[in-house]
Amino acid sequence: MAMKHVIVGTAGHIDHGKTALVKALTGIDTDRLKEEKERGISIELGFAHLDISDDLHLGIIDVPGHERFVKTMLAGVGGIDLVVLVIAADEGVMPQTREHLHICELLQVKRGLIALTKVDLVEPDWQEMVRADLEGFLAGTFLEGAPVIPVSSISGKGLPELRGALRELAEGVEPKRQGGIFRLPIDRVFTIKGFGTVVTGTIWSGTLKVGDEVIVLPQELGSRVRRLQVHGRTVEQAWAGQRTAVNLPGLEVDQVDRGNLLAFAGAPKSAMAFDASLDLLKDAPRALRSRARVRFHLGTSETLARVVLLDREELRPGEEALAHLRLEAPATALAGDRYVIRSYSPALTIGGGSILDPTPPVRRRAKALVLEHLKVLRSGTSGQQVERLLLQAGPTPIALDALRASASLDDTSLMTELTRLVETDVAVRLGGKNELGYIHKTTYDRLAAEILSRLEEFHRREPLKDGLPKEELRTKLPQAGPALFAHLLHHLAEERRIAIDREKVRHYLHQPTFSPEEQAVKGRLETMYRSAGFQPPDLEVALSRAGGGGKAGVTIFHRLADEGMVVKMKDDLYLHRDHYERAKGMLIDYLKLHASITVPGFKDLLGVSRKFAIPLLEHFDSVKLTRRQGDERVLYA
Ligand SMILES: Nc1nc2c(ncn2[C@@H]2O[C@H](COP(=O)(O)OP(=O)(O)OP(=O)(O)O)[C@@H](O)[C@H]2O)c(=O)[nH]1
Ligand SMILES: [Mg+2]
Repeated sequence: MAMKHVIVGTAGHIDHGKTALVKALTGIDTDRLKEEKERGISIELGFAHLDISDDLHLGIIDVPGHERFVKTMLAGVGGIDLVVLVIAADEGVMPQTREHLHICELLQVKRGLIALTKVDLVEPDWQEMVRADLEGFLAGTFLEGAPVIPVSSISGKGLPELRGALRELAEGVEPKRQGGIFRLPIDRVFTIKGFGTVVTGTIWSGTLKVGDEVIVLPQELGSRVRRLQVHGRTVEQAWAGQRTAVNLPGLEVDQVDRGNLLAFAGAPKSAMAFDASLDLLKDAPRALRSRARVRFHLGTSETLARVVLLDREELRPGEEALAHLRLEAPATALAGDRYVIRSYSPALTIGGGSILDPTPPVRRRAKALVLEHLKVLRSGTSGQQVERLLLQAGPTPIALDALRASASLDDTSLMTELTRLVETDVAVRLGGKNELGYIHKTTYDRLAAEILSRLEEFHRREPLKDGLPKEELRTKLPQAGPALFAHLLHHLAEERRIAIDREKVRHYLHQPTFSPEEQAVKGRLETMYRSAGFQPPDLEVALSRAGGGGKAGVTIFHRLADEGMVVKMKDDLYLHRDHYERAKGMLIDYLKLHASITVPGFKDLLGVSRKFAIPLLEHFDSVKLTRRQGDERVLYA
């Protein structure tokens, strides 16, 4: 069985014994800095690990509890699977106990337990009182009913129980879905002599291999992975959910920071704004006014932002709304990512939510439309969400990768929805050699209708012309790119709504209307070709003899071809369709009897000169009736 990696984070008020507990569990002292030692507090994130069994490995992130380091704590808990909320039995619930719990809730940490530390310092009845208090504190949160384990890191009491409870919780953690867009929010950057810059973090999604080309966002600095370590072991590949150290040659340590994102070029993309849902905590000290300036935390990054409330002027504690977050520095998200906001001053956690649109359009949009769009992304079924994204993309086919970044769905659900939407005719897949993307059927149909009406208009204006040149038609539909335009034409032709002849397009029902004079020319041409047998005159000669010189004559002649009255052999050489069929029949009969035919043989068969025999044979080759073998032709099949 493969080793399961689970990331555990500590949380809790300053001095409640988080670091001491990690040390008691793992033997690793995560307070490494001189300043941490001197002041007796954690300042930076600490990292430890614990092999619970042969197939279960815990990566542990120890966070600082000091109120000034909540932003460091936020950078640490972004990728955790489990939280150990540390509460000292002698002090009970304190401000950062509360704030850290709120943060875990806002980030939707799914499970965890409470370590009631320092039990060696309190009397049993005091401990009972604190426990009773806890019940009220945890009620309604994801930790309601979670195990509360009394421990002492000094005496070691309760550690086996804690280990057992961690194991049980860790076994219940669903492995992170593999696949998806690779990203690793960077929480540490340092150098190793001889190797250069190394970044660490928990992989949020996707996988990373040695040799992969990566970029650091938002700076977009490129590098290639030279070495990878997972929990201290050198590996070839690292997976979602693993704490990973990545050696990035060519990057200087001061070019990369905590808060940057390691990703592949293309997706995700950085943005200066997000559309999101926003919950204001019940405990928030006051209502949030639209355009308020806040601290915005996403992954390991922090930036200032303004919250523009989309459907109200202020958001009261405990309420939820849709918001446009205008950032003061670029950040990078995928749909569905959770974020946290803190008030600017005093810095206090007040709310958070889900990114709904990680790359909202820059242009001004009608508020009602934005709201409708976001409501579907927030609460719609996966099918409705995908459909919504297709509608939003309009005539720009949206590629699979872009959908992966904008839909908060895993790859399998996304593919299932796309297939279903295509099969039920809600979306169109623009295939081809390279997949071009998807477009909503409504948009597709609107463009198809526009093509038809453009053609109708053209035929009204130019009743004699047999069609509109493709390129001219295309310039009338600039919204549709070349690939989409080609797809539309092909589709309309297949449905017999239009006909395409060479470079010209016409409405399927369009017949150029001829005057009696033109009708007469057409009649004479037909007669001429019918009586010419296998040896028709040159087109120019025919036209002038029929009295149809000039452009009009050519148009009339093309009509004959469109109607199938004459069949093109090459350039200006056409056969009347009766003679064409006759030549074909004679050739087939001959080849059935003789197996092959030469050019002289064919000349004799039809009684024509080389001038006609060769183009005819070449035509039959091209329509795969015959096949050339040296000097002879045989039946194709
Ligand atoms: N008696 C007793 N003291 C403890 C216990 N756990 C921790 N301590 C002491 O409490 C103090 C703070 O412990 P830390 O582990 O540094 O606390 P912390 O939660 O990591 O603090 P920050 O990281 O600064 O938030 C230290 O002096 C520890 O020795 C315990 O179970 N019993
Ligand atoms: Mg500590």
